[in-house]
Amino acid sequence: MDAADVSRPDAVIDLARYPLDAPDDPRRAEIVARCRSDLERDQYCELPGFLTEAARARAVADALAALPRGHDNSAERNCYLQRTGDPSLPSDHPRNIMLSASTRMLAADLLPPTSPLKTLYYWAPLQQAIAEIVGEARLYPNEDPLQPVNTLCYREGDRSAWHFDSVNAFTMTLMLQAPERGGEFQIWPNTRSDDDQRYDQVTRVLKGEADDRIRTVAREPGALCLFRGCNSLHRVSPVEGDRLRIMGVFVYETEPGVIGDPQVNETVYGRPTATV
Ligand SMILES: O=C(O)CCC(=O)C(=O)O
Ligand SMILES: [Fe+2]
Repeated sequence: MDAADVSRPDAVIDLARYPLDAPDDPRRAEIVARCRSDLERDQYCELPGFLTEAARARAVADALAALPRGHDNSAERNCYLQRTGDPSLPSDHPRNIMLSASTRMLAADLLPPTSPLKTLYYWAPLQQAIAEIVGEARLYPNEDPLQPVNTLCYREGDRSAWHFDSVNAFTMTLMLQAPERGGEFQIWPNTRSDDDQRYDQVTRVLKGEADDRIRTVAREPGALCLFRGCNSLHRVSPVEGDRLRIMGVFVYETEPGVIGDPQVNETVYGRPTATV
């Protein structure tokens, strides 16, 4: 397959399995209904085999080419994404349990304009289907030069420690390459609610205790995943082996014209805006 092909949605998405561009196809309605109810119940839903093999291979090659310019992110933080604890609370309170996380972040401007991830992200029928799944009237692309389409790479030892997401109502990820071992996405659906933080139970999980409410989400390469991480504790377990875990990450907005906060960009990408 040549370079031009992955700029076409039909070469990037398995449209025979996911006919998102056919509004009257009953399979489209079934997919949307199934994802809506999975997301409602489990706080995540999956669309296995979403990406074509040619697009997946191209996205992996793009990531490996851009990796030397990516941002190495390592931080100690609590599960609320804060870098400092609260001295007025006990040392084993979740706000004082610091966990280390490390990943390699590739911003949107490090991915080529022909990236299959960009083809997918900007395709209106996908935006419409995702809006229906998450229950929004419409979704819009993020217009920041760095934020809308990212690739997150995990080398051996990299991990994302247990955390609650702070900003996005939902996150969309696309598994591009699985590691040899580890790198498992785990989520505890509905860990907390607005009026119950469940600090004691969160402490036990942060200390490494098993809990049968925690799900390990099977992530086959090519699988698209939507999850709501704001009230559901989640992590990526440490990656083992030489093969990188490579993940596409996408941010949609509920209004047009959203750009990022330069300070947030500085933390996530190591720079406030585009430099290339
Ligand atoms: O790499 C992943 O699977 C998910 C990372 C994550 O926690 C997030 O994007 O909020
Ligand atoms: Fe997260």
